[in-house]
Amino acid sequence: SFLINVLNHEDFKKGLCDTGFIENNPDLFNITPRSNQEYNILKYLGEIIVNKTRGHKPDFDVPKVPKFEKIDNLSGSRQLLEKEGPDALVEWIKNKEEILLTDTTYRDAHQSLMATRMRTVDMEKIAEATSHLASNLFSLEMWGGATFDVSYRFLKESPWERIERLRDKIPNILFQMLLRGSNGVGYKNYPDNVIRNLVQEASDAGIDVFRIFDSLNWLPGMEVSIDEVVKNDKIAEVSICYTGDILDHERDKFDLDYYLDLARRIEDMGAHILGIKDMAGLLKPYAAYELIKALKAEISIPIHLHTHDTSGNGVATLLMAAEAGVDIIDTAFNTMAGLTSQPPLNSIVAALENTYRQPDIDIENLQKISNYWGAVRPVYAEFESDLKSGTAEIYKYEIPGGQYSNLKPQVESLGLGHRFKEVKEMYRKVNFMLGDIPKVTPSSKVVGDLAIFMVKNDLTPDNIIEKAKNMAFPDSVHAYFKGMLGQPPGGFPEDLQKLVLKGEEPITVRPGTLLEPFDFEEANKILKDKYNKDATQKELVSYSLYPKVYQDYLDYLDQYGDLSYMGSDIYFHALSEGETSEIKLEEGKTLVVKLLEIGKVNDRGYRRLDFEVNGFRREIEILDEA
Ligand code: 3PY
Ligand code: ZN
Repeated sequence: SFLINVLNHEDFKKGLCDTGFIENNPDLFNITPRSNQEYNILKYLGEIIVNKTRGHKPDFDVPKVPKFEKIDNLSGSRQLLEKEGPDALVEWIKNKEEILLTDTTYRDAHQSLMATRMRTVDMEKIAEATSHLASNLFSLEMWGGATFDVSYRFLKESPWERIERLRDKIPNILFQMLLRGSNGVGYKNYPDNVIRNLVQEASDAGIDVFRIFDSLNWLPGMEVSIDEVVKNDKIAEVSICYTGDILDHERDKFDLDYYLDLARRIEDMGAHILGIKDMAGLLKPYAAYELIKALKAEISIPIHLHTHDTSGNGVATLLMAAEAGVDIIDTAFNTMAGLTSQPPLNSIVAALENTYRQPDIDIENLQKISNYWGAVRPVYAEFESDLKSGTAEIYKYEIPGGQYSNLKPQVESLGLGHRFKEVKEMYRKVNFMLGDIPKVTPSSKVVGDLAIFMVKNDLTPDNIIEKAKNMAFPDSVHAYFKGMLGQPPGGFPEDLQKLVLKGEEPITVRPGTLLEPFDFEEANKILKDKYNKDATQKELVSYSLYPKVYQDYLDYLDQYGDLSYMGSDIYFHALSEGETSEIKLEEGKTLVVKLLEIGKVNDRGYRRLDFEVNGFRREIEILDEA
């Protein structure tokens, strides 16, 4: 209003005062954002402020990056692989008496605890400290699984860039990814050339260890992936998905012999490492001992154990496995561990101190990294489940970690929140209805989708054959019975298969042998026409896996620009009224933004937001959706 008084003053209008300052600073009058980029950022923040937080951002501690003495030529497990190749790395693992550790914080821990929402910036800030303070970790699981899809779909950031940005800061520790065999990093079988390209490009970006699994433990589903990983001179960690309970002699479908037989065949397929993928945390401590002991006697490649702490028994399982001679175990930094995530890294290291399996890693340093993650986590609170304690119920339901924490919101979103317990019970029943199968992405999705479908339509295992005669089943269930996820152990129950396929013939061969190769050239043309630039090979792989999600991402970039450098507190919660924050746009470019005022809703339903950007007043209008 002071400015308006000046402008309205008669002397000012007549030019009877010195207006040099004002003339030299035309920006004073321009309250529309200065550039597209600036406008996009304010619009992005404005939408959160008006429609999510109302200008009340929670208080967050700034995550503290620990100090470390910088070493120029860091050398670790990665240099061994690069210089001497996979076989030398395998020998090195086998010759270690100490246990080797993988940290899953960058992948499974946040996939299981916070719906895969961890952003690259939060990983990047602690990356260099991790490379120095935890340099003796065997590997960092940091890619694959759901991270590829969620990066594009929800975080609007490039998963490829994540590998490259982290690789840049962590040259010395092996990077590991989770590859769902022929399902790639998706939920369905892809043509062989898509899987091969995915593996090539991931290798090129910096992935060293590929944990490959098939959701039905059907070995043909992993052939192409294994072949391509080996061709790229990377480590093929071929996995068995663990289900059931080898100690339960009543349930003998998945007994010790089943696993020993699979392991032998996996070794014969050329695996460098055997992965035991206990996705739901069903491997009980004494079973772990028995399984690992027997496997060590059966095969000669190293064994890497992955489990989830859903039951609260995770540490016991890992320690029993350590005692039985397991070579490598998956853990997550304590502040990102437990519950549906992995067992806690810091605690495991402490537990093994002064034993023959003590890892060569400094526990004080690990604490500093864990503290960092402890401060990052609250920013993501909205994505966490309300699970407060471990639950022995998981042994009954056999639901994988990531799915367990997501199932409730999924069921709620369908309006079935009040029937959640029923859905869990149905999940268990569906498993047995399907003949008892390993449940992990995507077979776990089939079981979950069918369970929800049955609860919604009041179907039971007893009445389904009659009652669902004319019902169309969910796509995932149809694809499963068609054989498009491969063949389950023990085959399909025929009556259900007929019910779902309604006369269609199922396949029994590897789906990849029937799928047309993906046309990468055609994809390039489509993208070029639409976005007017040549796509990289990596971008084409993204398009081949998730055409719609990838294009939505590109459209989003057009609208808002790349926000992947913005701090996560701002990204998710924007600014409080009166708050000033530095917003990083790219390397070396920041905006200082202050939220001055949130205006009242006008007659068109919009609110005016007043900001100060790098010292200049800016305003924008945002539609209030309330
Ligand atoms: C995934 O496939 O993403 C998993 O984590 C399975 O356990
Ligand atoms: Zn897992």
